[in-house]
Amino acid sequence: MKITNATVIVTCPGRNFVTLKIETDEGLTGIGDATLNGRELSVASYLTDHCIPNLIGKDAGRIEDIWQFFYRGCYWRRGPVTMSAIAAIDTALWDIKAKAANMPLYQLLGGRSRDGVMVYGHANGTDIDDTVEAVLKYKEMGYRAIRAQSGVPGLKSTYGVSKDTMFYEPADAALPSENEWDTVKYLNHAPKLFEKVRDAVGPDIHLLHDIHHRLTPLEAGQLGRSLEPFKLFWMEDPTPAENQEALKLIRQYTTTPIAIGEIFNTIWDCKDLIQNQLIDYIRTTVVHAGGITHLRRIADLAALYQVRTGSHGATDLSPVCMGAALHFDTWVPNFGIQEYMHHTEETDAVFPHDYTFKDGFLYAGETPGHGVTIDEELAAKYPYKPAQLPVNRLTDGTMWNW
Ligand code: GCO
Ligand code: MG
Repeated sequence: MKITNATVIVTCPGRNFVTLKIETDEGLTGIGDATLNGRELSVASYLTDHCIPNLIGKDAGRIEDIWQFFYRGCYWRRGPVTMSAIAAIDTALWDIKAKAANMPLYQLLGGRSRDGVMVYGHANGTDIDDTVEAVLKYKEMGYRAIRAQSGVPGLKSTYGVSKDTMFYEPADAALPSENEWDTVKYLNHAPKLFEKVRDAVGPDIHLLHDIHHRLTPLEAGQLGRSLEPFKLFWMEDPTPAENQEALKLIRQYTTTPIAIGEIFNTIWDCKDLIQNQLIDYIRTTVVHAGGITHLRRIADLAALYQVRTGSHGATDLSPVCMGAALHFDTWVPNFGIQEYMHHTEETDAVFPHDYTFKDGFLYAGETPGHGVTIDEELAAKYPYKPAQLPVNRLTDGTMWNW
């Protein structure tokens, strides 16, 4: 089966998404997500200018060889733009292979390891009471695992706290908006938040929290320790992900489980964290870490060390990524949890899909392929709109990690 054409579709049904569509001489087509939040057009150009001319005429069945061609062959390895482009190609080819086999993708990967995929949603509020209310709303919707984020008293705005708890959107303006940060205020606030939240939801709901790379290792150790009584499922991205040595220090202070990896692109970025058992969950995704082919390698390495998967799944990852991720999650033996935020109605209409949510679990569908398609006519009605992620400054104006 030869690849005859490939096109990049950029659409903005509420937010920007980049989708690669691959066509073959047998009439089968496949799609892959290539969305890199705030840098969408860079991946679109990488695909159009550099990848697509190389794809035409290749055998669509040679997924591994095509992956190696784009990873090894380009010489400039890794990085979010390159790896998102490779991920889109890889996902589209797995979609085609599964359609050719007339099977849902999880069957090709090795079949079911579980009935459903436990997901967590984001509950956030401007203060503790608001956050508790949002957490209870998620519990009522059937979620078994809930991420809680709250505004910090004395700070004008904080990451992860949006006006609308259902449709969280980090890229909120054409030029970056600015958040404010003060570590002392945050460290005083966080244990108070989780004391109230745990009290309200009871012991059986999994609670998660995202620190978004903002602390020093020592501060992260203090935070983890102060949250131990509330038994978190994980604390996420406690320190900037570049310095992996930091985790050794954090581990000496706290047994609160740690999840890292949403900004990693390859197995090389996380191999030391995994092999030194410095994390408990690896958050790499289909779209930013080289597709199904590469995510599988990361998960297999992680399994050797009892590290489980917890893939990133904010709304800036399109339903195409979510569909592929659910097939992966349905198969992967060392599954932990999947992040899942509902997309808007407009987004769901552009990307019809067969996955379903029930009682805190997502279920991959049985349609051959990964079960997500794109309505190109509708997509064309939503042209690209510039949007960037926010930045973060300390109260004295210093640029900080966001
Ligand atoms: C998460 C993430 C997101 C990212 C966003 C960036 O845990 O869901 O931290 O909120 O910041 O996906 O594009
Ligand atoms: Mg995060």
